[in-house]
Amino acid sequence: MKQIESLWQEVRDLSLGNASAVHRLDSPPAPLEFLRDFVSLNKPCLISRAATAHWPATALWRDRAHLTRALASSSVTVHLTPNGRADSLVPIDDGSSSSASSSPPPLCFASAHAQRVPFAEALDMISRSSRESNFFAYAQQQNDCFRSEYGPLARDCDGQVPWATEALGSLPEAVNLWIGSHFSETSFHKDHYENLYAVVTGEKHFLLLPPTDVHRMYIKDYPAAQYSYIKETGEFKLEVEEPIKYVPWCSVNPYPSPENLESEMAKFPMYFNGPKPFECTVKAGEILYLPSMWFHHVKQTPDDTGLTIAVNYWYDMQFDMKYAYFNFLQSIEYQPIHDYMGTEGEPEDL
Ligand SMILES: O=C(O)CCC(=O)C(=O)O
Repeated sequence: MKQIESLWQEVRDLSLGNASAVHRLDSPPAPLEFLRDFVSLNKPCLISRAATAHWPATALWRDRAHLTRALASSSVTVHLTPNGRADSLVPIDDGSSSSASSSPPPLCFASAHAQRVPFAEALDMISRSSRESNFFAYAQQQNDCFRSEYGPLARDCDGQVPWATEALGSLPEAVNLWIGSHFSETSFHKDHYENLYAVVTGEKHFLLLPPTDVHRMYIKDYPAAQYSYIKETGEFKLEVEEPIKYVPWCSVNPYPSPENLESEMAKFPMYFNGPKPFECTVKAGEILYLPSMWFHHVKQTPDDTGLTIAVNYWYDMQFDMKYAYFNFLQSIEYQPIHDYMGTEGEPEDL
C-alpha cells in the first residue's frame, strides 16, 4: 500500500513544506489570516513574543515570590510519577520483578498519582524532583485548571487569545496551566482541540506529526493502570485497573535510551525511518498553534529558576470532513513492505 506513504509526502509537498521547521510569524495574525492560512489548512505556526508582550506574566512568573504570594491560599493538583512521564507506557511490572524471560514485559498505559496540595508545597515538589527524590512532580491538571485552581493568576495573562477566539468563533473550552521541571515529559498523543500553547517561562520542545502520519505512531490498545504514591515509604505502586479498560495510545518513544535504540528502530521503522517530525522549540513569550489531531510529544528546558511554565487554550475543533477522513485513514491497517533504507523486504501479513 504505497499510497499511504505517498500521502505522508503529498501532505508535506502541498501544504506543510518539507523543512522540519514550523512556519514562524513575527506578529500575531489577523483572525482571517489565522483561519485561512493555518486553521483551515490544519497547519501549525509559531507566533513570536509580540503575541504576549502585554502579559504581566512574562515578567512576573519568573519570580517565585510573586507566584507563592498570589496563590498563598490556593491548593493545586500535582501529578507524581517515578520517571517524569505522566500518561505514558510502562512495563506492567514496572521493572521491579526480574524475569528469566528474554521477551520484554507487556506495557500498560500508566496515569500519574494526582494529589491536591497547597501551591507552595506543589512548587517545592516540582523543584525537588530528581533521581534522589524518587518522584517527579508535574502540575498539569488538564481540566481547565487555570480558571479553577489558579484563579488569582488570571490577571497576569489573557483569558483567551483574541484573534483565535474571533477566527474560531467561540471562547476557549479549557485553559490549562503547566508547571514542570527538566524531567517533565509528555508522550506522543493527539487531542481533539485547536490548541494555542503559550510558554511563559523556560522552553518547551515539541515534536509534531500531522494526522495523516497516524500509522507511524503504531497506536495500540494498552490496559489502563494507575500509579499511587506512598508518602511514608517514598514508593510507587502501579496497578492495572479492574475491570480492565483499554486505552488506545501511541507506541513510539522518540528518544529511546542508547541501549534500546536499535530495538526501538526495528519495532517502529515507519517512525524512525520515515519523514522527520516537525521540531518546534517554543521560547518564553511565544505561542504555538498546534492544530487539532496533530500528534505531539513534549519535553522542556526550565529557566534559571528551574521551572517551565506554560498556559494553553483549548478551543473546540470542528468535527468536519477532516475528522471523518482521519477516522477512515486510521481504520486502514498498514504495515510497510520495505524498511525505508531502500531495501525491499517480504510483505508482512496484514
Ligand atoms: O506541555 C506538555 O507537557 C504537554 C502539552 C500537551 O500535550 C497539550 O497541550 O495538549
